[in-house]
Amino acid sequence: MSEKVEDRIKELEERLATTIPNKSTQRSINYIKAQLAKLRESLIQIVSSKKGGGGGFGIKKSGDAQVAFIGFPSVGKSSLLNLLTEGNTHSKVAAYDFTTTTAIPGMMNIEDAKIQLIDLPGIILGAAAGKGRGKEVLGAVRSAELILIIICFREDGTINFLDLKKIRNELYNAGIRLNSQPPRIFIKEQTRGGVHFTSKSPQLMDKNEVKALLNELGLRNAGVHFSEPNTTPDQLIDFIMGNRVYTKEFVVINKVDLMKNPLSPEEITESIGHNHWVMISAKNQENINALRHGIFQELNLIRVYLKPPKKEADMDEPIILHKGDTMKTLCRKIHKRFVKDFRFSLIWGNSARHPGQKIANLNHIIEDGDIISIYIKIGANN
Ligand SMILES: Nc1nc2c(ncn2[C@@H]2O[C@H](COP(=O)(O)OP(=O)(O)OP(=O)(O)O)[C@@H](O)[C@H]2O)c(=O)[nH]1
Ligand SMILES: [Mg+2]
Repeated sequence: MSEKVEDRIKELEERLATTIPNKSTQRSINYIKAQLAKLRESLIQIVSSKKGGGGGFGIKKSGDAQVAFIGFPSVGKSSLLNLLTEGNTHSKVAAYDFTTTTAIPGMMNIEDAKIQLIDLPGIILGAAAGKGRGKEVLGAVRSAELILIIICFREDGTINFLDLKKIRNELYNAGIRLNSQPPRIFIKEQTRGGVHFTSKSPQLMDKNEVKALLNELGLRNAGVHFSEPNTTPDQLIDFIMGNRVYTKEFVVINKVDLMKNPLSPEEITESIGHNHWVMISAKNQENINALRHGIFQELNLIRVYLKPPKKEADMDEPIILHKGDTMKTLCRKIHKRFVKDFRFSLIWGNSARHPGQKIANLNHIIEDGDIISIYIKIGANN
């Protein structure tokens, strides 16, 4: 990103930070946000492209899910990778910053699932503006299913929760939206007639504000509908700009061995803003199992056991899916032919009303622990 653009972004960010939000300033706040979104667009495009990002360092996806590590230098990311992969991976650990200079993948086995962990170089402030190896790091983070944000206790025994805020901010600037769902907005561009805004629920923005924001982002004629109440200007900007990813964060607080004054779980939850966190010591190997299970839970994985028709089920090697996945997802995972030639399935387990229930619906939602026989068209079995 050129320095000029960076300066302009800084200037707008400062204006945003110093403008007190109220009814009369809302329009100019929205205007600044729209300008910022436009300026950051080029960066997000680089981060999400193959060159700058798209897996960041060109790491090939493998395993049942991908988890990326992000944090400032020397918080213990590489120490953690080595621990979680139980010696199968070696990422260099050292007491100086920027030890890790590229992405190091490793595989963690947990509950029959194989989870690809990606250790990354430490980021610095301004990573999203392309500082350090920021573009690649953020690119790798964008394509992960879960983001492990790692912070740590400092030598003086205290913890700086502001670091978490700074990291979230870098992720935000790279188009990564944490712990939220894509907004439910519908926009249909038209050739004339101006902006028409509809919603059945109470909204924060009125018609004029919506219109101004759309115009600012280049949309002059369009029908706009908000399906959810209280859609924010940021959500509208995100929707129009596109190229956003919606991911979950899980916070790891490392180096608890340095902690001076114990913090209560409530205090930590309050500082983090949610209870998806774990406190560990990579050095003393403390709470590592809780972290492993935490990662597994956050990913919402389920296990499905295949039972070839008229044979015993394979209880050793389940197929790993996500909560909410359907029979179609399972079939696709086995072989795409199974979707095309699917006849019906027999299911034993939580998603069946009775053991061995026959289900001929590809949209059937599978549950953890289901044992499933799939029948495909004759002649397609071999
Ligand atoms: N006291 C303490 N030190 C730790 C712990 N975990 C890691 N360290 C130390 O912290 C330093 C940095 O560890 P790394 O694992 O290299 O940190 P990193 O986050 O990968 O660092 P970069 O690759 O430079 O971003 C090393 O000296 C580690 O021995 C811990 O739980 N407690
Ligand atoms: Mg490292």
